[in-house]
Amino acid sequence: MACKRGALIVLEGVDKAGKTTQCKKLVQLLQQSGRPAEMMRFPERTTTIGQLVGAYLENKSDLEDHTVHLLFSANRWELVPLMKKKLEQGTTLVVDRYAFSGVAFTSAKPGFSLDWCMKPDVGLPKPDLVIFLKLSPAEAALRGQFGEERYETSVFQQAVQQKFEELFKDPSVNWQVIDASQSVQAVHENITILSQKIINTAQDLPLGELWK
Ligand code: DGP
Repeated sequence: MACKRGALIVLEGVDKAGKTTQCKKLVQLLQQSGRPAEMMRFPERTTTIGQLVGAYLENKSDLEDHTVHLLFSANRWELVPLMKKKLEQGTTLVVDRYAFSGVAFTSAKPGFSLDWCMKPDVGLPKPDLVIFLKLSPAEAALRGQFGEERYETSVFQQAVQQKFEELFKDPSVNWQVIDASQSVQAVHENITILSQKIINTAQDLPLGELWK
């Protein structure tokens, strides 16, 4: 019997929503229950392209806005062969941010349309499930100060949240919104239920192409 493919599960949300914590908890739970699973994150700062993006985010370099948008996208594309290989081998991938952050963060800048921002990511492996951890700007503020990186201001994060809300309207993507103001454990339980369901359905379906 051919090996069943793994599911591609993405967690999205504004900064401080708890994405990284939840990705780690989900991978741990899946592994403990005997399902092959691995975490990935974007931007993946260890590659050559990722290092350019990292320096930009840390304000160590300035890059023109279109240029950096394309670099973020290139950073996703360069990992596509690895992602496909793992999925085909039956490993479920739990991904901390993906093309949706790409579109939401750049289109929150003046002069960028959603449509232009989506173009470079058209055709990426399509997530079987995109979980959006929703947290209001007021609740995010209660979780402490934003960090020192570029984009980490509450005004910009509000604009990003609005752009995510526009992206939810796209019926070609399996969005599931979870209230991230709940306890870590409650959010984890919600995510687990959604993920286990999608792992079972995705294994018999071909991997799709995003926004095609
Ligand atoms: P993180 O490593 O998850 O803290 O993300 C770094 C920052 O980069 C965060 O503020 C979100 C932003 N970001 C993530 N992906 C993209 C992207 O594709 N394009 C843009 N412009 N920003 C992104």
